[in-house]
Amino acid sequence: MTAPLTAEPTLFPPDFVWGVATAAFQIEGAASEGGKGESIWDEFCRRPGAIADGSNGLVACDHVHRLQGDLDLIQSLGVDAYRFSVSWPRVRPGGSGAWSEAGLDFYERLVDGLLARGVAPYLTLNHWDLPLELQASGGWAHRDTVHRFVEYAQGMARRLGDRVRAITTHNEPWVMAMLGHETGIFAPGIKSRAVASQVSHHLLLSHGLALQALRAGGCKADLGIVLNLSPIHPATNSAADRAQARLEDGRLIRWYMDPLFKGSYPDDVLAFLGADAPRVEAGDMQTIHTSMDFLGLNYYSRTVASAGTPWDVHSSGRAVTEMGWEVYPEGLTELLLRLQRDYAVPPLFVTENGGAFKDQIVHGADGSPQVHDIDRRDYIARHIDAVADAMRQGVRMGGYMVWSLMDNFEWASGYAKRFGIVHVDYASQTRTVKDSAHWYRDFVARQKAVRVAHNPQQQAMAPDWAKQAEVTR
Ligand code: IFM
Repeated sequence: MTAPLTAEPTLFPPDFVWGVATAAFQIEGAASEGGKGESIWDEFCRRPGAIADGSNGLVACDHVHRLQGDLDLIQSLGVDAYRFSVSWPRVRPGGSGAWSEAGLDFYERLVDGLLARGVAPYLTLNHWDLPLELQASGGWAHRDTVHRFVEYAQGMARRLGDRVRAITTHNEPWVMAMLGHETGIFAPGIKSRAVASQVSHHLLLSHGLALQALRAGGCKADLGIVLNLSPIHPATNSAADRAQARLEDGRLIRWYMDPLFKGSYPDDVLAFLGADAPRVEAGDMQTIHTSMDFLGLNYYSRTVASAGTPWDVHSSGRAVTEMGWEVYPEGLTELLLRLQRDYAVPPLFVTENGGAFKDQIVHGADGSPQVHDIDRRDYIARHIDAVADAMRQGVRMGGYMVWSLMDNFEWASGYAKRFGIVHVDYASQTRTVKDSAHWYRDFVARQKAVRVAHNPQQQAMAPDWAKQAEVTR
């Protein structure tokens, strides 16, 4: 199959942002350099059996030591934006108290390096690596952590708020709450529904408070949050499966979207939680309901809900990725339409989308290493088409970002699952640009050519980032 291309050349507006994404713990390494503190993931990785291949984030992609080369790699893809996260324990090792100049300096170099290359920095504050010291005093289950997070957000905004294009408070609060505190398969490995619901409330509250504090401090970056969302379909039309789908929809989508955009938790989920529902103080819900400049969503697949026998993904007859996730691009269109229909959303960004597939390094006639990852290329192309479909039906989209720039530490799956459009050989740290990256680079280049052709002013607009880079160089 050849990768389908979006039919209408002008469908994506001139300011549509094409990007690639990563997260600190998954790529940085340099785990104890510059006084960096430990995060809950460092500790979790030491637990026997927690990570499939027994690995950890100590070296990962060694990104901290290879910053300039990796920035060149991003630039070579011609993307508009790079979405990365800051490691809280790298910049403030204990989560409170002293800041690390070495840690802050690393992110200064990262941001300035992006600007110098004409790439807009999209900064995420919390992509799961909570300072371990804060976990010792209760972590996200403890209300104090909310205030430590706001201080952290303010510190980062003071340092980088003048140069980053956007700041995301949290990446995927559902994952942190549910997988980290209810099923316990992610750090910090707690298994309690009551704790998980309190954690989700504190994450949302800290998001709202951080937004208010950053705005009050004059931060000019666009502010938002990133949710992992997928449409939930009942496995059959039975009443039991439909009820199960409704509940899962409530716990994954409405539990986050309703407070953020309507200022209340959904009644059916509160009833389901009963005594496990979170403690909410006066004013919390209004704080969570603070307006945002964008909403990011990470989309990989749909969810099929079944009240009885677990649904077998293979029975759908569709391809699955190496994660066992069904390839279901139309679910993205469905989701985007639903978000815009049910909520007063700001511009939507797909902040992560991509697939883990089995990759093989082969050598070309000239001996150069190559990865012909056709499955990943088609996955990305089909999901971009799904975004285009939503836009044709009126959804206001701000951008699309591939997960991930490069292969990295896939949490409890370790290094075996590769999501990158750039291959990483972990033994030598060699980066090899995969065919999917070549395709994405060419696709983005065509989009840029079209926007210049259809909007000559774009030529004048485009160097906006370059201008900022001049200032910081
Ligand atoms: O690798 C993760 C990322 O950290 C968060 N979103 C999903 C990705 C793939 O599992």
